Amino acid sequence: MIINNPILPGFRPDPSVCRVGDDYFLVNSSFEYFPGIPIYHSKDLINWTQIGHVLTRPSQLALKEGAPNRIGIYAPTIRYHEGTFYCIVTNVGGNPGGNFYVTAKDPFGEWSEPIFTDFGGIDPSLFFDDDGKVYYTGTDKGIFICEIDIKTGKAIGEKHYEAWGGTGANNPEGPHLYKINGYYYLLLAEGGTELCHMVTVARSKTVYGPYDECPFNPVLTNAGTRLDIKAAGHADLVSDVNGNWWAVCLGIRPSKYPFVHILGRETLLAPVMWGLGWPLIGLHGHVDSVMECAGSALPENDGCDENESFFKPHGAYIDFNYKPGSDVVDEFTGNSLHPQWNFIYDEVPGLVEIKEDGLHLNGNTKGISDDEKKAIICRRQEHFDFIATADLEIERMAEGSEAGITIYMNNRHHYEAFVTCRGGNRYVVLRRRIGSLMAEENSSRYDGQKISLELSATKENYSFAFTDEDGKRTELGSGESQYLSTEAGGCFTGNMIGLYACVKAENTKDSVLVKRFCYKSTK
Ligand code: 6LW
Repeated sequence: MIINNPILPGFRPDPSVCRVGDDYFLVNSSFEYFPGIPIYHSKDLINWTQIGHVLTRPSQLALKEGAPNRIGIYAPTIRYHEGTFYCIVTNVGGNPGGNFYVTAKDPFGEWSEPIFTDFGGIDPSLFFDDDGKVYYTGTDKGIFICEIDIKTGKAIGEKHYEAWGGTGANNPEGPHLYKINGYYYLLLAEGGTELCHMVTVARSKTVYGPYDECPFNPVLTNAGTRLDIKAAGHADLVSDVNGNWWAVCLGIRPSKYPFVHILGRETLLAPVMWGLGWPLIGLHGHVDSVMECAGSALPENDGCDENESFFKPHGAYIDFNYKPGSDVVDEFTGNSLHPQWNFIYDEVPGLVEIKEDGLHLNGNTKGISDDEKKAIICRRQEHFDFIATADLEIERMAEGSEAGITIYMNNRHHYEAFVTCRGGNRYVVLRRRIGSLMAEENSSRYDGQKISLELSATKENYSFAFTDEDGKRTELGSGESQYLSTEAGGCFTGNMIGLYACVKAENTKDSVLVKRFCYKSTK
């Protein structure tokens, strides 16, 4: 099998995966974006289709404004047990926040209301033991394991920190517990989610330990290698129908020297090679962009029912057949948004509406630089080289309003081309914001109602242009991508392409319609 990494490109960190028969389901962190926790389905671990989101209702996901790219949904874990899917996660800073899980019989449909647990910290995971007990693993002042009452989310007994706290590297986190051939394996992320990121493992015959540390730790790291993928870590293991094991993990694709990365942390796949009873991830403990591998069988069958395949793709979103990394044309014809799209913070009803004629952006007074709920939809940048166009029809626009296309890391780091009205005339403007610096770099008078705004990218630059009603294309300018990188001012997320509108005063009756959006990789 040939793996081309990332298997899920763009901001898709902290992957967790489970298998039921020959169906795989994978989830990622989503931070301040709503809906929360994108969920994907695959039959082969390589080709993934987004089937929706796990957290689709404000009652499941209440996000608090402030601290963009570092609040909200951190590191979900997905598990399947006796007919039910469990997705457990932390809402950092949420109201209510903390660790909770939701369940579903059908992962293509809606998930339950949240059940909050007794535990603080981040990176929760669940392990269903064969004696019917369920264990919670998490990270607060260290790594701990605790039995949990899976009906109520309540702790049973004490938290056990003594099980295994990692090899001593910084930020031990992301624990997952497995039982394989009679051993409990505790898999950790260590080293921090930067260039020294790694995966380590220990095992024990009893759930609370003592655990023996793998002599080959770290079992995965790209630290210090020449490989294009860096910062590989935060893995989850899954066995396939043939008993071969695989790991999903996160990694980054930085460019330049010193490194910067703009696409966020992406989802990777690597084979697991069993050696002396230890899971060694990737080739020689590294994950590469292209890997030809066979995967390694476990010494014995893992006990799953190999013939169980009852998930037929269906549901509100599946018609869109959205495969992350593919080109997308969206004419906003359905009755719900295509799953590529996200709001920043929970949805405010009425700000973004799909009607018969297309997508209406009904701006409020919150501009693109405000860290508040605003009329914006965002989708992930998945390629270094892409072109995105948004065809707008702006029938009415009041003084000081704006509507445009943005490349957005957060409210303090973004570049955009937008239509605005100043002194009774319309203009197309290019603006760049980098931290506390903000500049309008081009402004071009434009009197039409229809306009196509264009954002294109190379590894080094983002460029903007517009095409008028007569088909004439005008370049607006460009800006360096490095200033919209995680290193320059982001945190746990990656760049998003946004369509937005805002008004100067309440009750302004602007009419901003998006007829068509196109995203296409160009390399
Ligand atoms: C996540 C932690 C981490 O909770 O980054 O890579 C944090 N690891 O485990 C946010 O994604």
